[in-house]
Amino acid sequence: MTLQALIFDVDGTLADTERDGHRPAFNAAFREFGLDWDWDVALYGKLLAITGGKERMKHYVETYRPDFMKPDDFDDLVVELHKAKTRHYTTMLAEGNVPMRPGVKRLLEEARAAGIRLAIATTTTPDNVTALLEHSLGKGSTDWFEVIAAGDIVPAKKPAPDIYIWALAQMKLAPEACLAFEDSENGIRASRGAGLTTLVTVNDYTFDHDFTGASVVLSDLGEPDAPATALSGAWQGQGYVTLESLRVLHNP
Ligand code: XBP
Ligand code: MG
Repeated sequence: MTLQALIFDVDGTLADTERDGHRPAFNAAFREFGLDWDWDVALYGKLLAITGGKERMKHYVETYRPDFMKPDDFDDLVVELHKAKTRHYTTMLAEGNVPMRPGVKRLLEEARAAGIRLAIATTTTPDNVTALLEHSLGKGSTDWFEVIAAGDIVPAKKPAPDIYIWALAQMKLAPEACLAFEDSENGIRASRGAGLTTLVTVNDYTFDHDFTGASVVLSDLGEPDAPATALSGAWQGQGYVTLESLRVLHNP
């Protein structure tokens, strides 16, 4: 089937948001609420196994802080903590310190010019997506995406395929007409679960994940002057991902 749409994960795929973005934002929220919780780089890598910020905080308390005396309104506390975390995170994004990963902007512009439809499927909060796109990709860039499927819009977060299935339904497209971009094991389980051909670009937190089912695993999307490295899969492309190379990947 002809390639009609590209569907992108956000965290780790469009930008390296986790280590120096989400992580310090969680820690700032914990401090704001007088909690002695502190997530260092290594611990956060383990916590990333749980997608979704609220779910991640609950998992942390259950697994790492059995000493924590949960208040009766613990679920409300988590919601408030998460709101504070989102505020800290979007403020950081507004400072413009989280750039798009190599090749992302170039590929999006090429796809747009060719009339390929674009969408986002992520577990992150909608406000985070908007802030990242507007501040790191450019004003008005949220409009580049026909569908932004994000956060709690489906109850079951990745690795469940639901967020991709929801995005496909919104676009009235079959999975065979689309290609997904992911960076993590939870992400590819979700995209493959929805039947999508998937291109993976790894980062420091995910390079050793199991990417079974990926069509290709690359270091990044590459730029003409900074070629990407193929880590596994049948990559026929040049040093950087172009729309033509995606068409070949999608329909080998
Ligand atoms: C991203 C996530 C998110 C972010 C935090 O996973 O797991 O939870 O870390 O976002 P993926 P929120 O890239 O697979 O979508 O705090 O807004 O939930
Ligand atoms: Mg991701």
